[in-house]
Amino acid sequence: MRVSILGTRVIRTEDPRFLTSGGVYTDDVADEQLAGACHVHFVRSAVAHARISSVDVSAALEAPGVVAVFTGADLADLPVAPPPMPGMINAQMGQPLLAADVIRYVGEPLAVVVTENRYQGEDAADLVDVDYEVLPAVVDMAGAAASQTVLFPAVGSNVAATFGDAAALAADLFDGCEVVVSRTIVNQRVAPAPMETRAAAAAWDAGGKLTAWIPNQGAQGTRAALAGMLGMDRAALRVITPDVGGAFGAKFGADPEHAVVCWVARRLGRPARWAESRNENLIGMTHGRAQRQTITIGGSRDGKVAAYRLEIVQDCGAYPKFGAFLPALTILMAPGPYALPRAEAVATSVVTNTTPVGAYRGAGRPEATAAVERAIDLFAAEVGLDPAEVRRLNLLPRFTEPHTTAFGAVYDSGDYATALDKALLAAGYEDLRREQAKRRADGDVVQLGIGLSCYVEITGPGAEEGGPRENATVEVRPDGSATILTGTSPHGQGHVTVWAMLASDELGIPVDKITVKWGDTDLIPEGGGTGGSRSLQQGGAAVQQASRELLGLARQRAADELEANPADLVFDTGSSSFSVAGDPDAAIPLARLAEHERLLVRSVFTAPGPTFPFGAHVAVAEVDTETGKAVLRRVVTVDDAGTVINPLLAEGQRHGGIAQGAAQALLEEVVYDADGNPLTASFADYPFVSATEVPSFELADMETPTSYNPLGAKGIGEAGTIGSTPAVQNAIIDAVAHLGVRHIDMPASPQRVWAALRSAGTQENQHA
Ligand code: MCN
Repeated sequence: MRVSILGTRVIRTEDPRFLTSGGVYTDDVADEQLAGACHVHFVRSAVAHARISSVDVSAALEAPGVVAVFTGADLADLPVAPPPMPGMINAQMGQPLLAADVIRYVGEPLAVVVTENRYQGEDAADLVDVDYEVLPAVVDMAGAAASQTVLFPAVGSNVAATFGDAAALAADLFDGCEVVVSRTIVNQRVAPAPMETRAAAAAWDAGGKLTAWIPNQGAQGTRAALAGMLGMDRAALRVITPDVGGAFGAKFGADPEHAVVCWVARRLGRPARWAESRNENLIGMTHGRAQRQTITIGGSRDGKVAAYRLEIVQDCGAYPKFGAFLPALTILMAPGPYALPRAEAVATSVVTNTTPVGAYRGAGRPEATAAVERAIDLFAAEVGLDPAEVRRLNLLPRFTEPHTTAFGAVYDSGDYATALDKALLAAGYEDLRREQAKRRADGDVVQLGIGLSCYVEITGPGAEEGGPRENATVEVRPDGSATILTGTSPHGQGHVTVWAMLASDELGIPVDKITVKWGDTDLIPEGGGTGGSRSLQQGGAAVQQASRELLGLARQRAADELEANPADLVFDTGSSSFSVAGDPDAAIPLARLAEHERLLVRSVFTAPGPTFPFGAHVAVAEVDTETGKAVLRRVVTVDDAGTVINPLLAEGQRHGGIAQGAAQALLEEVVYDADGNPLTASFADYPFVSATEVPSFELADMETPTSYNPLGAKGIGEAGTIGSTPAVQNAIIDAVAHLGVRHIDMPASPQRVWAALRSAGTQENQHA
């Protein structure tokens, strides 16, 4: 018997290839597979809202290397892309693949130039002459619902969806509260900005079958979305996922551009390819967050919260995509880890003349945590108690049986106060408060802030009837190797390593002899992909389940070979072989059982429901009170994702998540001017986080297993992002709280912090 490999720091088996020969991304797909491919270049709108009077492509057609130019009118045979959430989001607000009549955001694709070489497309696109009849633009989500300017006149308003009944909010929710604080805050729009931008390559065979290479988070979901946009049968479409250079929620499904590339390849009868520039990515790929939240919190002077209300306006951008649905997740998680006696939340999703909003790491849950964590701090400041104390007073007590919240979420297991205590201990909270008091007393120019955040989030939510599920196929080969097919779709998370660990632990086959395959719909037609931090708890659990079932099949075969009773056989993972109990000489290796007939099992793991990881973050920031510059000094976190299978990978996920979350609090923001022109369309203007803006993170351990899968694992992929943003924001505000500042919207740019200091103590900062 050997000891289990689970829970150990196995180094990523993916990395030698990435570090030596390099990955093969969509743009690297070999020319042999795409012989004679043409290049697609999108012509994008330069204005935010306009009627298209005419598109003159004649000059572009004459340009060197131009094969064809197509406009929206050419695609009239295709269906309008349906919104992704039928029933919930206004079905009349679908995005055409290429805008033909009305432009609704800067960067909306309205034509394509197809050329022999890529560089020719850029030049020729400049020659496409678009005549716009410019319309007033709706940019600010706050006024969108009541605006006279509507993006979709047939709908009659800019409201895409509502959640809860704003008219039915309880008039007496805060009755009896000694203290009530209310504030409107902004959870600003950010750009996912993956290292690899969007791309596609498409080729049709003589039989009418399409193969599309697309960087995505799940080939099967991408195939379904593409088939819908192209109005074709899924069976005639094969999606292949090359290496993916980051996705962060924004590469789920498919975008209109992907479908247009496939359409061009069919129309021209030759393969087509597309890779977008960074500028196109920053205005064309869906953005994240983009909520305006009004938080109201009330309770007694002893720090007990009695009531909480969250009112959300969600900016969907020009077309309602997943962004329109984000408030549903925000509302589900609105009370966070707290026992709030009375709570209500409502939301309105509105369209504006900006880039569509979609999922971005955390997708709806960071917004919930940010709201309630700011509310708790505002309340603590008002009653004059330590924010750690107010949190401790209001956290749900530890529970091991599922707990149903007022919003219908069923938290599987939780121990929130312990997470907070561990984080405070690891941070040295009392010492930090002492240092802060000293700096305040001394009137130092650089003040210290300590920010807290407690969170619980949802991972692995799935709409499938019977529970969220995933499939895995495990095959053992006669040479002692094994292959795993998975419906998940790693793009940085390390599934190759962990799925191999899970199979190795059952089958006794070394990790380096196990191959993991994903992302080819011909090979793996079903799968839920990777998102919502679902992969380990569902896809990993499926690998373990399939491995166990494979052992069951093998046991039967071994019993036949050894002429023994299956029940008398023992499997030794150390030697990967069966032997007869009490007769070690009568043994047969697992691999030998694959010699005459394939030894293969496909299994579907179904979970009873999603899981609810939780944790607590402590951030320490310094703020220069003369310049407004905020510097993040420390981030200490407890992120409990149940049983951890590979601490190295789980910690890597926490690091990446914390950095992205801190970046939202510190620097990142997509900005538009009043006419809807994007002002952050390059990395010169969009401040992308780098190692220089964040300290080395301090991670404390905590594992509260879930009973929802045999691994005991919850998700970790988004936790860092969810916990860190409010902790960092709270730290910056805390640094200047004694000067009368109660709130600073994100990101905490020097300008914004400085302005808050200037207006500190005034009516404006106290009760905006
Ligand atoms: N893990 C573990 N023990 C646990 C939980 C997870 O060892 N208890 C390991 C898993 O085996 C896996 C990794 O941690 O190797 C993440 O697992 P999981 O939490 O199941 O999340 P997913 O694999 O489903 O990843 C999705 C999540 C999401 S939703 C976004 S967005 C995100 C993220 O992962 N985007 C990423 N991390 C990213 N990392 C990179 N590099 N790039 C992205 O685009």
